This record gives sequence, C-alpha cells and structure tokens, in this order.
Amino acid sequence: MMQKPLLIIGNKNYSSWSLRVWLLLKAFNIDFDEQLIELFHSSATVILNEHAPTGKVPVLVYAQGDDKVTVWDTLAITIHANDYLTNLDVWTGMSKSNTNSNTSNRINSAYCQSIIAEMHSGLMGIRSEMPMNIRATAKIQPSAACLSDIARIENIFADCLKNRPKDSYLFGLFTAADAFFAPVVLRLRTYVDASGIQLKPMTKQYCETMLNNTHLQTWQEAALNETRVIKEDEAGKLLSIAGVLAS
Ligand SMILES: N[C@@H](CCC(=O)N[C@@H](CS)C(=O)NCC(=O)O)C(=O)O
Repeated sequence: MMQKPLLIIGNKNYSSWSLRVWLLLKAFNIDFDEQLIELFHSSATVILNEHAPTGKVPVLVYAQGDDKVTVWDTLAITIHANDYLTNLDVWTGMSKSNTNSNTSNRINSAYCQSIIAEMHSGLMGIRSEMPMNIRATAKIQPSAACLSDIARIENIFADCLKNRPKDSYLFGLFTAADAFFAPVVLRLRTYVDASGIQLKPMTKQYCETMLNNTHLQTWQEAALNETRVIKEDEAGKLLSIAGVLAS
C-alpha cells in the first residue's frame, strides 16, 4: 500500500527545479504533500540529510508498505511519476493505452523527452545568467551563450507550436515539457524586456499560455509571499520587486 508522496522543494521564488516537478505532479493530478526547505540555510540540514542523497531539491519520498521509496533529481522524478504515479503518459498528456498506438504520438513523445533532456543537461547560458527570480524585474547584459540559448528555446517553441491552435501547450495537451520550460517562461518575464531582448510573437504567445496556467499562478502567488533574498540566485540590476520599483 502506497502512502501519499511527500515532495521536498526549495524557495518558490528561486527554485526552478522544484517548480518543474511540483507543476508536473499538479498538472497530472498526482496527490502529494509538500515540504519547503530554505535553500542554502542550516535549517534545511536535518531534512536534507534524511532524504536527499545529493543535498539538493527536489526530492520525492513515500512509504510503500514497510519500505521507503526515494527519488531525487527532476528528471528521475518525472520518469518515476510517469511509471508509477499516473495513468496518463507525461510525455504526450494522453492516456497510456493511446500513446504507443500511433506514430505521431511516438514522434511527440521522442521530441518531448529530447527537449526535456536538453533543458536538464544544457542551456547553461540562460540557466546561469537568468536565474529564476519570480518577484524581480532585472536588467542583465546577456552573453552570446545566453542569447544563443534564447534563440534555441524560441526555435523549440516555434517548432512545437506550428500548426497548433493559439493557447496550445507545446504538444497540445500539457506535458512534462511544459513543466520543464515553465521556469524559462518566468525567466523571460523577469529579464527580457528590462534587458532590451526581442522575442518572437510565438514565444510571447506561449509565455502567455503558460502564465494563464492556474497551477503556475498558484506557485507564483506563494513565491510572491516569500521575503528571503538569496544572493546566490540574484542576477543583474534589480529594477522592481513584485511590480514595485526597487530603490
Ligand atoms: N539536477 C538536479 C538539480 C537540483 C538543484 O540544483 N536544485 C537546487 C535548487 S533549484 C538546489 O537544491 N540547490 C541547493 C544546493 O545546491 O545546495 C535536478 O534536476 O533536480
């Protein structure tokens, strides 16, 4: 008998990997409790020592009979959720019985897994120069690597969304790819206009779709209630905080 899973996450304003898994579980209606730890803070030591083999979040834990299941790292949690926690296929959003039966689902599944892997293992320019900081609007001077990552991401969005109706997720239904790219949408909002970077209309349209997602809105509301500033996760010149001009 499986207990309700516990998802251990970091500060909602900053923890992009936590957001990805949290959003995935919510979007696929997987019931879970959450426990938030303060990143880079001694108060997190006990819980991280108990549950997180890498000392990082997110981590998903639950009891299965007398045993404890522990899954760490966003990609592993996504695969585990797909394998054990939902009847839907997280790579296509469809029921598992549908996914193997036709070629276009297989193509979408392969594409979805590939861009998730790309996000997880690369795109370091955007990840390092534009850290997720939901409350902030900030100006950066993006390097060529960062601009090249933005261009790559815009190409992914355009390729996935071509021939789809407006307001569509990357593969039509919400999939793990949307969860993995959600922090990118929030990063673009924080830094792009303030730094004079132009985005394609398709990118803006996808950002709007994601910003209208009710689960993502719930996460953002909680993030905006947080007050702790984590220096390691701040970048650029801060122009405003939650819409209020920074002094
Ligand atoms: N590859 C890991 C990265 C996890 C990660 O870097 N988590 C950050 C928070 S978003 C963290 O725990 N940072 C605290 C630390 O590095 O001590 C994953 O995909 O889950």
